[in-house]
Amino acid sequence: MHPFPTLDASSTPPSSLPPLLLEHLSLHGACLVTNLLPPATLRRCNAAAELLPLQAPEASLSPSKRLSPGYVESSSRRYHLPLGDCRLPAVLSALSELEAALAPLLPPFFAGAPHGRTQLQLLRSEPSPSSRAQRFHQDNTRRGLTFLVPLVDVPLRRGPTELLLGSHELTCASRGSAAALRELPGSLPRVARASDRRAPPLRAGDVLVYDCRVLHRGLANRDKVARPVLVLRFDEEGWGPPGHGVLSTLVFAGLGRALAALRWQ
Ligand SMILES: O=C(O)CCC(=O)C(=O)O
Repeated sequence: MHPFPTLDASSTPPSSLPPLLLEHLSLHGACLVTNLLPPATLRRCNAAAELLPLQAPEASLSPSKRLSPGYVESSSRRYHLPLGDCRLPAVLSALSELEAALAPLLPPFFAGAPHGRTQLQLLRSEPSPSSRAQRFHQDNTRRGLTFLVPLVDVPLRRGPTELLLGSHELTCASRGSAAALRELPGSLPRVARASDRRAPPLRAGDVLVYDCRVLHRGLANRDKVARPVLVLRFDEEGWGPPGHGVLSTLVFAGLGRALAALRWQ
């Protein structure tokens, strides 16, 4: 089995990192950049996450600590808190430090096309026997960039992100359900032959970067502690997510399951 595409930011010259990342993204659709975040930035992001309203659905917790408004539960025990409107100074300054660390990685990918951040969220998956993996999905039908920033180590039992490497080639310039579905007959045979199913364990300080067309899903958290991650997404102007409608979402979820069944880690 090939190693998961990885770049170590601590041993790669800063000027080489963006072009090397671009190579991995073009070839595989994803890359793990280890040791990217300075420890102080990681500490500030963790401190900021502590300030955010706690979701804690357990009935035994005081009412102030139960599911806070603003959180969305996307699958069992997986909670998303959008941060785009957050005005807490400590959160804003931690996030701007984080964006500064990611900023050099964007220009080579978008190659001059105007782009912007389309999503910023804290995602907590709670440890629980009822925690479930997400459905496989693309974040957008159109090429864009997703950064997943773990605030704690994420070994397999804590539910890292599972990706089908190579599946970014399923869709190209399409937008919308119908266009994405029309592209499949041309792209699917090649992707089915070449795709590779992987769920790399993550360390706090690493950043998982993927082309948002890669089929992926967060796995279940079967550990004893929560898995908080920050998710930042960037898209070309005028091509915001998700690109998919109900029908294509279901088709791509099924496709993800089928492709995953063909590949074992
Ligand atoms: O939780 C993860 O690892 C992936 C999250 C994700 O893909 C999403 O929320 O769209």
